[in-house]
Amino acid sequence: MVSVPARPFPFELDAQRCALIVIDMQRDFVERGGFGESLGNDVTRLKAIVPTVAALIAGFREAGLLVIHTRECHRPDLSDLPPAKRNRGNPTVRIGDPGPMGRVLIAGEPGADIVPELGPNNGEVVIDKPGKGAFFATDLDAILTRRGIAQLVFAGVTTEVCVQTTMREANDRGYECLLAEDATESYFPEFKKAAIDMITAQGAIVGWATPTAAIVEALHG
Ligand code: C5J
Repeated sequence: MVSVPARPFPFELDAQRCALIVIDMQRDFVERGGFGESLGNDVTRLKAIVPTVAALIAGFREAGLLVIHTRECHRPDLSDLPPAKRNRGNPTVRIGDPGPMGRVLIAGEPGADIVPELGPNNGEVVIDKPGKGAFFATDLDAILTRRGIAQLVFAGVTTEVCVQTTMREANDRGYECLLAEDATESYFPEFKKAAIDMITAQGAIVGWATPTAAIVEALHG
């Protein structure tokens, strides 16, 4: 066990039972010219965390620990896309429509890919998820259980949507959750702050938060 300085109190990291989950660092959310930007979002905040996420991934790889990547995407026939999700907000471009980087959030389309700087290595797990949470309608829990994972470090986007949802799902399933607070981002800085405050409130009711450097140092310690 290594004690990692964190909010609201130190996180006791058990490296042998710990995995990294990188949530939805996909071109359509992160890159200029993608779906996120076409909705009017400023993606520069999300793009800016790519080097920090890369450093976190490198730390896990160097320590020989499991790295899991997720992608929010749907089947080409949209059979796993509830109409309530497709129609939400009545946007001009909906999930499954032709977008700036192929069909929006459809598996196999360029926009659904993870940004090249963070692409999975051979042997790393990639979870395609139809929901915001990575446990919903996926085999993530089975994969983690089989590998004896009890602690999860989180990075990715967006903090208050898919990252927070997955942390809550994981927390309810008994995983201890640590958020790399500078390796996650939101289009809305106030939502990022609020999400981290909610996660760490009431004695880590959902989990802990700490900078990437503290996690990498603990992995190498
Ligand atoms: C994610 C979203 N990944 N905001 N999706 O957070 O729709």
